[in-house]
Amino acid sequence: MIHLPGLAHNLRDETSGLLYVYPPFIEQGFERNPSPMITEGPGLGSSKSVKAANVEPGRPAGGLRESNGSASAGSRSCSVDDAAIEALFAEDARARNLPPVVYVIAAYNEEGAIGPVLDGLRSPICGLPAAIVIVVDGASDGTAEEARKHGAIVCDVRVRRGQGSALKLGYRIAREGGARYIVTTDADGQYDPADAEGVLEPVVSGTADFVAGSRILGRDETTDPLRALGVRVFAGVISLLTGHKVTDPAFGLRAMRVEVPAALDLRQPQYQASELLIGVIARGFRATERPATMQRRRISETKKGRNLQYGIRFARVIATTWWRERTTSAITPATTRAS
Ligand SMILES: Nc1nc2c(ncn2[C@@H]2O[C@H](COP(=O)(O)OP(=O)(O)OP(=O)(O)O)[C@@H](O)[C@H]2O)c(=O)[nH]1
Ligand SMILES: [Mg+2]
Repeated sequence: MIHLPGLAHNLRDETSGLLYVYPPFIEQGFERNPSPMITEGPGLGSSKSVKAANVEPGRPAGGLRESNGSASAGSRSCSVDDAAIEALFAEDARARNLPPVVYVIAAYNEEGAIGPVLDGLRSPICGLPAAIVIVVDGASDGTAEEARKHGAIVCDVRVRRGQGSALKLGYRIAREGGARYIVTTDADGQYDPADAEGVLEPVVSGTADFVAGSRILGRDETTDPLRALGVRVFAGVISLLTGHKVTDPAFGLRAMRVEVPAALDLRQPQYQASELLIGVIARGFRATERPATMQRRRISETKKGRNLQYGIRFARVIATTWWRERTTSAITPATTRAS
């Protein structure tokens, strides 16, 4: 478990805007001054925080408190990611000296699933040595311990912030640890590790900046017709909006240069897939897809909700990201240097 440094930190999640407050801060009576800023208690330093934080990412729940805008005035304040990286680098020397390729995986309650996933990841890959960085947050099972036993570098942040926030932290660990390429995959075993090499190859060879696997170009072994329809519909919508042909906007096995996510405005705490993809295309990075297999889930369960909820949120992220990028980075087909 990462022990976040300092006694009276108020840790802000840059992605969601949530403020995580340490107990000393709450004792100062900020709960008596409710205002728009959402904070989450009882705080990162308490073992109870795991339970309190075990809520849907980016959404207030029973354990959340409100505080006023001067929340950080009386005590030190820094971001959750800053504190987590500082603690990880102090705790695990491997994180400060990463090889050229880093597998970045967000994992939440994936005990039993994550071990076999880690065993399947290859090093070297594309002729380069690789390490694995797992970002666990708020898990209430043995995910972190299992990942450690299987040789991964584990950043275990205690509060659940969502897959998007966890991946963003993982990208940063990869970059600050000295890696050159990132490969993301999921901890639930739905992606075939054997596909990683084909996805990374265009990035290492310099023909692409960002590559995503595609079940449409490869194989879909899942059986949910609504999900299958959703993938095609959202792929069509993103292709139309960006002018860049996309066949699978929700495939979590991806490869990119470490500079790519750092150049994007990633704000989604949970549903990052389409935000990442639209951002990459909008900012003119060379993006492409490679055939890959979507496997059936054998163990653990979805963390993203049922089809309708998933679909609505996915659609909302597409719309908000497209609108934002349209106004800030002027998406046009001409700006996309995709292959
Ligand atoms: N750290 C962290 N990881 C998460 C969180 N929610 C989901 N994940 C991880 O993100 C990956 C994808 O989550 P899934 O629930 O499989 O979502 P999905 O693959 O988009 O959707 P499904 O098709 O329903 O599986 C898995 O490795 C999860 O463990 C979270 O809040 N924190
Ligand atoms: Mg999944």
